[in-house]
Amino acid sequence: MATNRDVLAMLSELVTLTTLEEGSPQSFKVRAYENAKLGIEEHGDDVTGLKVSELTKIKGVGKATATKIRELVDGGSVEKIEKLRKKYPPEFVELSRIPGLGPKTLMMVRKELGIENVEDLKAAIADEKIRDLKGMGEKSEAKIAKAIDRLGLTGKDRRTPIADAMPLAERLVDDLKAVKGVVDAKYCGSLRRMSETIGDIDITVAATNAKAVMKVVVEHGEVDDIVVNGETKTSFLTRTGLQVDVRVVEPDQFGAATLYFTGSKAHNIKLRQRALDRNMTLNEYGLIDTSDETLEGDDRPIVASRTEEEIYQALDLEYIPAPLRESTGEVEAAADGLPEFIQREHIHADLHYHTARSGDGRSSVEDMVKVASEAGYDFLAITDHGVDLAINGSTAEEMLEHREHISQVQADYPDMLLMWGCELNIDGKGGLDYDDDFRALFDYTVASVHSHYDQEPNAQTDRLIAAISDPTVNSIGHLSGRYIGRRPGIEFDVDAVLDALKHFDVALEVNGALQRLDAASDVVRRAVEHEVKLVINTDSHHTSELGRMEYGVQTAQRGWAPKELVINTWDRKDFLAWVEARPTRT
Ligand code: DGT
Ligand code: CA
Ligand code: CA
Ligand code: ZN
Repeated sequence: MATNRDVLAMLSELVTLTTLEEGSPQSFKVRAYENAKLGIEEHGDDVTGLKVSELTKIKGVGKATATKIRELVDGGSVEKIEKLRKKYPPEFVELSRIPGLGPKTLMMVRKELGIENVEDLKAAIADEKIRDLKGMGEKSEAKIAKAIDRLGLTGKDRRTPIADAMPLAERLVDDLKAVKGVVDAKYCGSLRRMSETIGDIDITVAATNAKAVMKVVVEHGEVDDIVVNGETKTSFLTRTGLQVDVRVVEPDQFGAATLYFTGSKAHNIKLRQRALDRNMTLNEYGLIDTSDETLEGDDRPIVASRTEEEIYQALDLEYIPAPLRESTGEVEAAADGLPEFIQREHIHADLHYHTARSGDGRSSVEDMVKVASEAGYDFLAITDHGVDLAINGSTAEEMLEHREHISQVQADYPDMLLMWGCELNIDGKGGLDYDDDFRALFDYTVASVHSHYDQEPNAQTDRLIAAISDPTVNSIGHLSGRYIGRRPGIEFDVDAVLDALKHFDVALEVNGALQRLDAASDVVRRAVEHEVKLVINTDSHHTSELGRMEYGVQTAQRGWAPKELVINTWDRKDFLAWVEARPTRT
């Protein structure tokens, strides 16, 4: 049974494949699928029961798209997609992730050199064949070679960016939870630990009827190829070659199983050693008391197995959130008592938030504020793009009108403070948008890198520190500017930048967009050591994007962020005092 999410996934695939087919992401057809996707997201309600004539009433949905949606819902597949998939197999589509290989260039290397996958491309680079193609040169060839390395696109160690794995895992878990007899389901492994790239997806299901669950998995629409077809374990490959392992366990062993399959392996080893020291053994079925040597096998008492909490407790440990389980000192720390790590329910503000004032913002001020209010926020910084961002930025005059608009909406939300903010652009030298006096008018700012990704590390460090030292800057957004698995971030001296953040008491953002997760968790951990203040944001451009806060929080946990360093957990009064003091910090 297709759901709204299947429809959106289909439209995403059409965008990718049609971009190749048409040779441009700007083509009319590509835009049509994108608009349909946005329209259905905005529509929110289930569309799978709608007729073609009803579907076309949704904003952005044309007749051709509506017909494809019906085709998917009624028949489980779409002929157009099947055709395009034949023409552009996953290993070829994957090449479009490489910066410098736009759809036109990609079709050219395919036509001229017969390149079908990364291996072919690497061989052509080794033979210096790319540089001779029209519009290419030694420099663009080297850039592609570097990108392939950095993206880790080759060999069996190939990993999938978390942004590609997470929606699939969430979809599968939801579908499995809906199966009769299933008590619970959770994605585990590196994905639950919030690794930036994922080897495979591990899903653990608590159910008494393993057979029925396995049947649902095998018949799932995401399955391209079955690798393991066992009674309690199924492994399959998706079309893009991502492996998914689904295991069914008894409900009373669910905690032991999720603990085991969440890993990391090194964390598990530490726990097992701790169990042995206490005359117990720990495995995927439970924590078992082995002190009575006359007992064997199932006769030995189970100390804990139903929940992870009970197992940690029985090992004299505080509960360790999954993102920390990397064996980097968390087990030792949990024995002594962990700091109060940041959690989703501590957050009551979003301080990087766009509206339709931004060229790439897709929801009105009214709608964006409404969903923030529904999320229970106490304060909100509306930070549309500064003027220097091409197409998407706003002039000073537009920003002033926007301020009026925001203050009108404020009247409807007496319990929430709306701040008129701005996402400033850090230029190549660290300069910022508008003039100093105008910038000083904003209630709050986040300054971010949106350009000049290829400068030398020293120049990048200098530009970041110049921006941090500016008295109109309250926070630094998505520090490196990376897109995980697609664009490497800027390179810079992390400690020098953290020192500057500490010195000027400017907050470092943890951006919750799965493509970004920036600052990265290892940088967050160093920031925590430097006592740099943190802010976790969604960088939402649409009312559907507020859920990113959870990913931001988990990334911050992975960086060992304590609650008190995160400014969007603070009382409004304390927060405003900190903001107001900014211009005096030099
Ligand atoms: P990945 O898939 O490469 O991104 O990383 P993981 O951590 O998801 O690793 P994976 O899928 O091989 O295994 C999932 C978890 O299962 C792993 O984190 C810990 C547990 N596990 C797997 N194999 C072993 C093992 O041989 N020993 C122990 N102690 N744990 C294991
Ligand atoms: Ca895994
Ligand atoms: Ca696995
Ligand atoms: Zn932004």
